[in-house]
Amino acid sequence: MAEECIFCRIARGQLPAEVVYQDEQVVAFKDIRPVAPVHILIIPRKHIPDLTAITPADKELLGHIHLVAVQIARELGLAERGFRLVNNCKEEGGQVVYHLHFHLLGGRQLRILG
Ligand code: D5M
Repeated sequence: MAEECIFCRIARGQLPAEVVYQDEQVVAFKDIRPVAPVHILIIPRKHIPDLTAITPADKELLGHIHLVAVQIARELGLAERGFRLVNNCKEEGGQVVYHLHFHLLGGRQLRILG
């Protein structure tokens, strides 16, 4: 848990967010700057700065995040249409918030990454 981390504060309920799902391990909420009709961020409650900081102890958590992503996608009608689950890692990966998060994007045709 990091005091100043905005996503830790959202996970603790100390900053407002449009939460769409939460459990003991993860919180999912709407991105404040959506780039697609569906743009949800899925974060672990545990403070992990970026993807390179994961350890073997996080295996179950990472699997859980994927299962939650699919569940949310299904609930929003994206399981058939398709969607994208993205992690931006560090500077050249385009990461801005240093608390591990996965973007769930969908609801329109997404272009090939580049
Ligand atoms: O993406 C970080 C994402 O986090 C970016 O799409 C905006 C979003 N963001 C930043 N602050 C908030 C709050 N307070 N609520 C919801 N969404 C937020 P990255 O992968 O680090 O580039």
